[in-house]
Amino acid sequence: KILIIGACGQIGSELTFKLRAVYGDENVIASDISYSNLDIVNTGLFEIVDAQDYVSVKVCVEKYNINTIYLMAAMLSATGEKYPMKAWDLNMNSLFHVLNLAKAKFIKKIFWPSSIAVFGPTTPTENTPQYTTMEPSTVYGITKQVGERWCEYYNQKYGVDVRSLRYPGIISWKTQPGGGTTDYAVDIYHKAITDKKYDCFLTENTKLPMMFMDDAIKATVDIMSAAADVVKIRSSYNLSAISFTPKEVAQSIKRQIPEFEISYTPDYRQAIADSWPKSINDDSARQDWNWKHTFNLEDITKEMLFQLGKKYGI
Ligand code: VAH
Repeated sequence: KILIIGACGQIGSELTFKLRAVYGDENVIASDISYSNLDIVNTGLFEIVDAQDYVSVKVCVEKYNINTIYLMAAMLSATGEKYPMKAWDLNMNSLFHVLNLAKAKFIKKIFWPSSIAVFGPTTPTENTPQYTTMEPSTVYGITKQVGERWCEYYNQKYGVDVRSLRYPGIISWKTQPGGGTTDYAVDIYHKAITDKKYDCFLTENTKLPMMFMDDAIKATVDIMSAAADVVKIRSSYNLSAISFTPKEVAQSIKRQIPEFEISYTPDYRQAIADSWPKSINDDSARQDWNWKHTFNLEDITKEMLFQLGKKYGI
C-alpha cells in the first residue's frame, strides 16, 4: 500500500492520480494537512495527516498497512524566504519522521523530492554535474541539501531504501501556481488564456531548467520501480528535460496566441533564480535507470494552452 503525504500539492496531486492508475485506487492513500484539493479528496482514499507529527503519520501507516511513502509536502523557495523557520521545520521534521519509520521497519520504501535549488551561486551554471559545489542561498535549498545528506546517511547506515530526484521547475495545469520561483512558467500560461498578457517577476533572459509534469511523474514512477541495485545514488539524482527563458516561453505562446504580450517587473525572486543553474546534466539518471524526457517547449505550450483553454472555458 502507498501513502502520499502532501497529495493536494502540485506534484502530489498528479502523483496520486498516476499511482492510483498504476496500482489501483484501493492501494493508494492520499493525505494532506487539510482538504485543500477536492479533486483528490473526493476521488479516492484520503486521510488528514500532519507531516510534522510523527504519531499522525504512524497512525496512518498502521491503519492501512503502508509499505511505501511518497513525501511530497514542503514549503517551496519563494515562500520559504518569507518564513525561514517554518520552511526548515516542515521540510526537515517531515523527512525525519518518514526516515525513522523506515529505520524502525514500519515502512519499506521512500520517495523524497530534492530540487535544483540544492545548487547555489558558486555552482557551475551550465550543464551542472551530478557532483559539484553546492552552496544553496535559499532556505528551501538548504533544506534540500541537508535532506539529501540525511537520505544518503539512512541508506548507508540503516539500509533504508530512500530514492530521490532533483526536480527542475515543473510546469502543470491541474493546480494553481504555488510558492515556487519557477512558478512564473505556470502562471504565464494561465494569464495568457485569461488576460492575453503577463507581467513576469523574472527578467527576460533568466534561463532555468524546466520540465513538464508528465515527465516528472514518469521519472518518479521509473526510479521507484527500478531494482534497488540500479539506484546507485542515494542522495538525489540530477534530472533534466529542457531549459528556457521567460522571453522564449513568451515567444512560444505568441506562436499560438499572437496578441499575447509580456512585461517584466523583477522582484525578490530574481535573486533566487539567479542563484540556480541554467541547465543540468542528468547522465547518471539516464545511465543508471534509463531516464529520458519527452516534452519540449512547443509540446508544453500547446498542451498547457489547450488544457487551460478548456479549464477556463475560453
Ligand atoms: C520552486 N518549483 O520554485 C520549486 C522548485 C526548482 C524550483 O524547487 O521553489
